[in-house]
Amino acid sequence: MKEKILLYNPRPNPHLRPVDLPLSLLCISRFLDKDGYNIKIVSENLYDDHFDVIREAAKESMILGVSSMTGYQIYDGLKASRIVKEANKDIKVVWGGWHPSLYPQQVLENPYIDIVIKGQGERAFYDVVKRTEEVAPYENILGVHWKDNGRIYSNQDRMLEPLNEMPPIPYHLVDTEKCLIETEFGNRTINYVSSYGCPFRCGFCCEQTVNKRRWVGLDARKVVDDLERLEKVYKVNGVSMYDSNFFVDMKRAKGILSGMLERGLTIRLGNVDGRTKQLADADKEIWELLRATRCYSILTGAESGNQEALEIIKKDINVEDNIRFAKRCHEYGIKVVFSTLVGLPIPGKTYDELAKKTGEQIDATIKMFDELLSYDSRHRGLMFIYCPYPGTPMYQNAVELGFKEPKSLEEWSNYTLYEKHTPWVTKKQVLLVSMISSYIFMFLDSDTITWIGERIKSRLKRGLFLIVFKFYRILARLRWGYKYFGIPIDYRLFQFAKRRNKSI
Ligand code: B12
Ligand code: SF4
Repeated sequence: MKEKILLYNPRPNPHLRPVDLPLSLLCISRFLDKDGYNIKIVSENLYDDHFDVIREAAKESMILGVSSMTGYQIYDGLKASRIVKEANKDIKVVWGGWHPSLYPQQVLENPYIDIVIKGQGERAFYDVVKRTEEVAPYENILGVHWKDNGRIYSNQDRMLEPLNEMPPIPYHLVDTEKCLIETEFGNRTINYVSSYGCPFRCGFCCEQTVNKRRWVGLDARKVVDDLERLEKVYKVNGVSMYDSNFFVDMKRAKGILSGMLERGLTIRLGNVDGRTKQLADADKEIWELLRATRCYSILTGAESGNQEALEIIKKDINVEDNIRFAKRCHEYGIKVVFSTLVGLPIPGKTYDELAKKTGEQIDATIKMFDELLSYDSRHRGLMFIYCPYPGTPMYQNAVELGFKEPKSLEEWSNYTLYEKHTPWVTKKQVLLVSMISSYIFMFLDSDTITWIGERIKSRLKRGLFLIVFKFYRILARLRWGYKYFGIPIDYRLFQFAKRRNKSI
């Protein structure tokens, strides 16, 4: 009988339960599942009393694996690590994912964590399980850092390994029915990943530190096999793509879309990540295929309407590329979610100068959104205040300008995107950006009413919601039309309602 492996996906946000498939954990289970290991995956959408389930399962498990991004996942991940150590003193606790990949040593300083896997996890986790079973040291397993008698040992980094030789994602390890989400592109939508990495160099993104600007993609035929399995076996009708950059290999992207058509798949892709310039410059064939397969939406980093900001980010695009891209999406009927950020750390500037620059970035980005959003009422704008994420090129600039970096794993668990972290951005700017992004843009997006409305089951409540929603939409449109963002009483009321109603 093979050893038991326990895996945990903590919630990313203190206020919201995870709703999607714990994809990272399913991916690291590929080799182990093929080898017959007994794997238990725990996430809050799979079990109501998840910490009790973890406590019980830990008594008979050899390893607990925890996945974590920077932020709140660390908090619940630490709680689970403590619980398992109390239940079974021999269990090994292994952390992987984006945050441990950025700070393996700091993560290992925590007394409940024994091993960290940096970067791609499939093969490394399999090797760690084997060595733990054999009670052998973890030397020479690329990407592995571990602790022995209080001393930390580190192996060399692991490069991204091709995905084609890996066993398929073992969906049978979880109750997929509990991981289906209702989206604009399918009432049985699931999340899926077809590639890892990204060759670009955006200054706020940790891809270049973790994956070293490499990219590996599953062959088109195998992706289509997966999509066919999701449609035929799991009756999925929407797929939310979790690739960092789906379109890196255009030939592969075309192969996936044409393969879907050849096999007569009706499953719809949405949230497909791509870069504006690359797609604006792409030939007609990819656009025709996106339309023919009814691709619902593309997520893109438009980043800024201010060219200087785009240069600072090293985005390698022009504002005009964003506009050309929006026009093509309009031509082919594809919704876009445009993400932008303001308040960049520019070395050598005073706080007053940086606040002024932030104001210019906000103004230019509003101007750009005026045009981008005019092409389709479903387009969604997002504007964030720049938040320094570790392992990114712009992070050190932020530290030098006075950003106070968290110094321990526990401190990183309190780190959230939605709070003001940089001293040069004014409170007024924070209020303005959050009002535009989370309130005005939400009401301008004509899809919002559909997806929120569908979540409200009572007819009476839905009727009331529609009346209030339409009233607020008028206010938001007026504000956007006149670019008037003063006296934010309506926004404050909206925030109050949002805190009380989780479906907004
Ligand atoms: C889906 C997603 C989310 C989801 C939730 C994800 C979840 N885990 O529950 C939501 C929408 C909630 C989310 C939110 C945020 N996200 Co996000 N998100 C993603 C995204 C697009 C896909 C994640 C995924 O499933 N990938 C597919 C799996 C298979 O890959 P993987 O997670 O990397 O797993 C591999 C390895 O990391 C490793 N591994 C992972 N877990 C484990 C565990 C163990 C035990 C082991 C051994 C190995 C291991 O092995 C896996 C297979 O090789 C990634 C980008 C990306 N393509 O990964 C960004 C990404 C993870 N998000 C990021 C960020 C910045 C955020 C936000 C903070 C901001 C934002 N604008 O989105 C917020 C806030 C989160 C918070 N802390 O409150 C950053 C991470 C930065 C960081 N330092 O953590 C990423 C990398 C995007 C980027 N390039 O900047 N996100
Ligand atoms: S932001 Fe997007 S395009 Fe830029 S490096 Fe990260 S994943 Fe690649």
